[in-house]
Amino acid sequence: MSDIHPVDPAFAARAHIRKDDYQRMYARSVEDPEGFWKDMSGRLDWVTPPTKIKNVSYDPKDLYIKWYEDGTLNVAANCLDRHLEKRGDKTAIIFEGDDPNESRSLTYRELHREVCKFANTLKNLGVAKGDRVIVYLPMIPEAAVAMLACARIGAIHSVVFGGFSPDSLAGRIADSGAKLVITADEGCRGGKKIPLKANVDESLTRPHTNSVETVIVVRRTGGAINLQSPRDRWYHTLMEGQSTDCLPEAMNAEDPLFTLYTSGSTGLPKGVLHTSGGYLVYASMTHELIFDVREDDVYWCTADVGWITGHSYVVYGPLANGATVVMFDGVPNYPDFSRFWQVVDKHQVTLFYTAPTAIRALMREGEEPVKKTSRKSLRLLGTVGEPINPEAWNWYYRVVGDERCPIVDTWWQTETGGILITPLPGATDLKPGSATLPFFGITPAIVDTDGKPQEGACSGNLVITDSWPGQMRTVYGDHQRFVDTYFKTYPGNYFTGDGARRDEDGYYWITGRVDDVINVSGHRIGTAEVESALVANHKVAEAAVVGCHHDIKGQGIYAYVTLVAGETGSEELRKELIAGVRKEIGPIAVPDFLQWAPGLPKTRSGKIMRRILRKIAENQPDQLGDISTLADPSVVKSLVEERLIK
Ligand code: 6R9
Repeated sequence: MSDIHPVDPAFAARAHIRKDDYQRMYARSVEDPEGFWKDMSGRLDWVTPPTKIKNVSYDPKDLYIKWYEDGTLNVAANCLDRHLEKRGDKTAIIFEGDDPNESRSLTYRELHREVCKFANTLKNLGVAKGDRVIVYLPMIPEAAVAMLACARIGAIHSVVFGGFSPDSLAGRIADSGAKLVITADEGCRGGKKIPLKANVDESLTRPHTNSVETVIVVRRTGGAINLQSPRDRWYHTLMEGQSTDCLPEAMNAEDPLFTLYTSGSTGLPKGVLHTSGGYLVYASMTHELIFDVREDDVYWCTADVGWITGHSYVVYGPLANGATVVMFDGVPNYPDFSRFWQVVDKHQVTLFYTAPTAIRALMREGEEPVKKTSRKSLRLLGTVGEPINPEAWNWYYRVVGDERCPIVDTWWQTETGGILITPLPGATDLKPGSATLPFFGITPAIVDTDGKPQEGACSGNLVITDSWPGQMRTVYGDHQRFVDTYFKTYPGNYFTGDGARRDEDGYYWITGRVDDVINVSGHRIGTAEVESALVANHKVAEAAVVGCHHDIKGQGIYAYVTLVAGETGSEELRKELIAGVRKEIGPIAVPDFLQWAPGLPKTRSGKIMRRILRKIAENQPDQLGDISTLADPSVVKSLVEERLIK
């Protein structure tokens, strides 16, 4: 029996959605999706309101996903212009820097002005509808300005997380064929500088990056950088004298809004493509109802704009709803472990959304850094990115929320555009560790490995049987990869790559990835990417990477490395390999454990048996299962003996 926290009646009394609303609306959303989503489209301002609502085929032989396909709108106008009359002087963005003495805010009118000016800047530089723009910025308001300016003129942005290395950035530039990169001189995180502009310079020396004509640089720290004329331009110089009027481009609902690169089980990261109308309907609606947003809320999502959470729940959802959003450029432990709660008190944050990894890291420091702050303004807490263990949930509930705030554990993915499985705080009784129930229009199912749907309480692989407006439409430049990755495993369904359990109350408990994706601190890392970074070193013959348990990060990265004949595994070589991964991908992909492997367990057809490597990394050598099909079962014995977690 798990703990149950019933809905707080006082919260429900003022909530957008209560229990009976949820049941009624959910039933309608799945029985009459056309009618339901037609009504929901009314939350946006359309240039031409859509009459065709849903046009979807999940057939792998003929797959297409279209929502609102005859509607036209502009996403930036929906996030800005339509608020000007009533909310022009309302704060849109509260910026809080890494340094606690740095903060500033922009009203909707000011943000609108900046976006128009930057949209004009882009146009003057020859950026037009359909062109790709890379955004490689810290968590500063200019990141939102850049995204919205692209949306205003119909350019497709692709935000690259500032923690990615020049090589990773180069890969994304090459894949997208971007014309322009916007970056900053440096970023600052936890008091340290990150050489963003120098990283861009280096990335542009890599192959297939010569599509980039212009690099725009925001002055963030004033640190020394190399400005290469005529390619590199200062943001502030370009913005001088730009007109504050810029007519928003009327975009088709199915025109691309952005691509965002994410890791999968195989190959290089893929460009997840989201379009305009359906994405914004879904992001804004989920944001309003799941966080129960009211006009006077101050909402803070700690995610970086380099991830999907930063797209849907820092920028597009909240701004479409006319909310006040905190944008934080720092980290939870700088200058000290009270920082999150100091920021909550400073800006009187009411809705707070973060990742389980941050909660676990703070939990380790004890209650005192939390308890010495007030946090009285808070009324709702949220988590995203990975399963939250009940201990962390309870600590978040008790210590951070003073047992006063409901917690929304929101399950979703880069591919889904918005939250799919989640409590609604005024409607859903909570169970610590469960993402609970599907959002409106979402039809999850659990299938066994043969694709057979399971009934009642069960566990297996999580699929979604039908489309919703926020779903990704394709992999940029590779539609077949989209079909193969998500729609071939269980034909007729979208396969999430996650395992899940459903309990007797119909609640979903996400158990984690069932594919070769590792979730490190809520960030997806493909094992194949790390392996290819390791084998890039000529001393490495072969590498296999799996996830392992990690107290703070949720999952850590465990690498098995086989060296070429004549090489021996030294501490020096270990450091060299780690540095190689850091350079090829970035610090987030660096292995926590690196074991020298005389050989890897393989089937007779040469396939690495990751199942066995996972068990060894999880310190469960007695649960290896059948190893008789291995080409050489003796390699397992030495791997077990030399394992790094005991
Ligand atoms: C939004 C985001 C997606 C993967 C997903 C799952 C894991 C996210 C979760 C969760 C359990 C939650 N995940 N939220 N697992 N409970 N509330 O994180 O997107 O970076 O694409 O990661 O994260 O494994 O498949 P993304």
